[in-house]
Amino acid sequence: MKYYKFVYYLVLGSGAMRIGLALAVAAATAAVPATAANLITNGDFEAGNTGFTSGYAYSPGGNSTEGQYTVRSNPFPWNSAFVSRGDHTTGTGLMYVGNGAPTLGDIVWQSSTIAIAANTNYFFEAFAMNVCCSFVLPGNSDPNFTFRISLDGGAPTDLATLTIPANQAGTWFGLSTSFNSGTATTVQLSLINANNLRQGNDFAVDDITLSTRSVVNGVPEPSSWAMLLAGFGAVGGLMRRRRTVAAA
Ligand SMILES: [Ca+2]
Ligand SMILES: [Ca+2]
Repeated sequence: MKYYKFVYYLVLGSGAMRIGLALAVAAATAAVPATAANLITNGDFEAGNTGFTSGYAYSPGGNSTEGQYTVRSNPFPWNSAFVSRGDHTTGTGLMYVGNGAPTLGDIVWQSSTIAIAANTNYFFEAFAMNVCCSFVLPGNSDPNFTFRISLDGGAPTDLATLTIPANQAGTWFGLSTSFNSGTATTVQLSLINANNLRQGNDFAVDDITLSTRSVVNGVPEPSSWAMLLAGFGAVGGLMRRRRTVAAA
């Protein structure tokens, strides 16, 4: 029902209709979860090198070549050319740090298979940072990630290829994609290297999320209901004040 019609009935409809509508609104509101959970295990990397897989080689002791990654609290000095910065979650937690190789299609990060609801809109998002370099290098390039999903174990679908802006090493950027699950009840998520250069293709990733709410853009899913309720409250308040005035 359209909002203006709703208000029309609320103001001019019968008392029984108003009570019925109020109950309907209350029931619908109760069905909306207060917060939308992140369905990804260890998406904030606070548990360390667990809960995901990678086509890159885990190299916690240091970075000697392209195509290696680690999970740590600072890109520096895993590679002494990388910036010294804190993670995205708290500034003192852990993040994924990778030295991107010039090979298109490498799996930087991949989730396990995640149970989802059918016919639901999901946001697949991550915060990423260009970590190269602590000094300006000629020929620096942007790290690019393709956000890829596989629904119910089917063929991969690329949602978008997003770039972490150049020349802003050490700045976290929110990258946001979304999809509708359709008939699927599971999904596997991947971040794929989409930069065929070596130099400057170096990155940190943190707070990877799969949720019905956008963390990057701050879009709260129950907003429509909250706004409706606020509107009803205002109308109800107006009616009460009018009644009070009339009775006096
Ligand atoms: Ca973190
Ligand atoms: Ca690199």
